[in-house]
Amino acid sequence: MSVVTQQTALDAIWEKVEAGERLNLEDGLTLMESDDLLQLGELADAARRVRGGTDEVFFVQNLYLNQTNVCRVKCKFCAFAVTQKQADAYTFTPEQLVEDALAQREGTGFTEIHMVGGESPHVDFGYYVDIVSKLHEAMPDVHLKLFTASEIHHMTTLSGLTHEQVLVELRDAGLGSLPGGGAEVFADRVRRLVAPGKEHPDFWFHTHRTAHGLGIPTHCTMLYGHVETYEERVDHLLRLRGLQDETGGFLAFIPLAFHPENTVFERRGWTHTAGSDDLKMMAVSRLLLDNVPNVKAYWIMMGMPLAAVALHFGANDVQGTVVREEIFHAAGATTETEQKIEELVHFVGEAGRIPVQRDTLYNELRRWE
Ligand code: V47
Repeated sequence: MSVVTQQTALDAIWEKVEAGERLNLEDGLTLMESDDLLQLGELADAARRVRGGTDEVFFVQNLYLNQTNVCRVKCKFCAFAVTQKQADAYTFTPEQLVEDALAQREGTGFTEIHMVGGESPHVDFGYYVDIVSKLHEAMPDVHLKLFTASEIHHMTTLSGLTHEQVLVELRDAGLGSLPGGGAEVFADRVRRLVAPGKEHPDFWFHTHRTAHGLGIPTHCTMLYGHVETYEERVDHLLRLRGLQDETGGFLAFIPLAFHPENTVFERRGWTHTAGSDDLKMMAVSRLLLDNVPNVKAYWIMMGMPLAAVALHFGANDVQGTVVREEIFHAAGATTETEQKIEELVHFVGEAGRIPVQRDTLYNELRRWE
């Protein structure tokens, strides 16, 4: 596209954004193909404000746990999963997880536990229910955001129960919400290349739709920066927007940049996504997902300095003060695994925004004006 044509196309998108009109697939592609990064940022920030966004930037104090790294699926992007026979394989008991969480709580005062793990064939559904109920009994005031849609699907195969039955049992044991992992990129072509052993994306949608119907809010994600095309990225975002139109159950979208270290892609010479691509992804996500209230700049993945820039590209959340992260660090992330509240507050403030500590459901707990 020539510079003039590109500018005209972006101007037309500006007009739609200002008029509160919905962007379509073609608009999404125009945005993805644009190299006018600053204008993309301006557009995304304008879209956020037109839709009621303020200067507030949210974060949550959360503890990351992984119940097991044993996984039956061999996703090519993953550096975390191992087989039961490998020396570094672990599967924690519910009691060990509770003990660990209680010990961490003394020093951090987290309000949320975020836990995802491998799809271990060596546990049963009762294991998952026990984890939820024991954590809930030990810390009834802590919100439990546990298990990706892939893990929920795995539980249906372990138990023979339906997705709804699994979710009801987990909810009744104390589950509060679901994280957004397992989405990867929905396009069949991409799925076949990067996660051939994973269930069809229809199950991801079925799980989230069912969760929303049961009053369980969820997150949504996209793992970008590997084999997917711009069109497949846009298609992914529009499919998420479609489900949100139906249910309104997504609290936030998190674009996850592919980290290649210790994966098959590293052996093929792949490197990290460019910061410019991360910012573009952020902006286009905000522009297309007009019905998802929060878009997160996940500092664990992009580093806090770039996450602060992303606040001017449509993001309004920086995830949280995370204690101990493993999935992205296994794949080469070098960010600190525990970012102190003061540092988050500092970065958000330096970006000209108001830091607000929230709970999982975006209720305000504390603000720094
Ligand atoms: O499904 C795995 C991704 C997900 C890599 O809901 C990778 O707030 C990049 O669910 N490079 C699991 N990404 C983690 C997850 C999550 C993470 C952050 C926030 C939230 C939320 C949920 O992590 C997987 C996959 O998409 N992932 N390996 C990698 N090498």
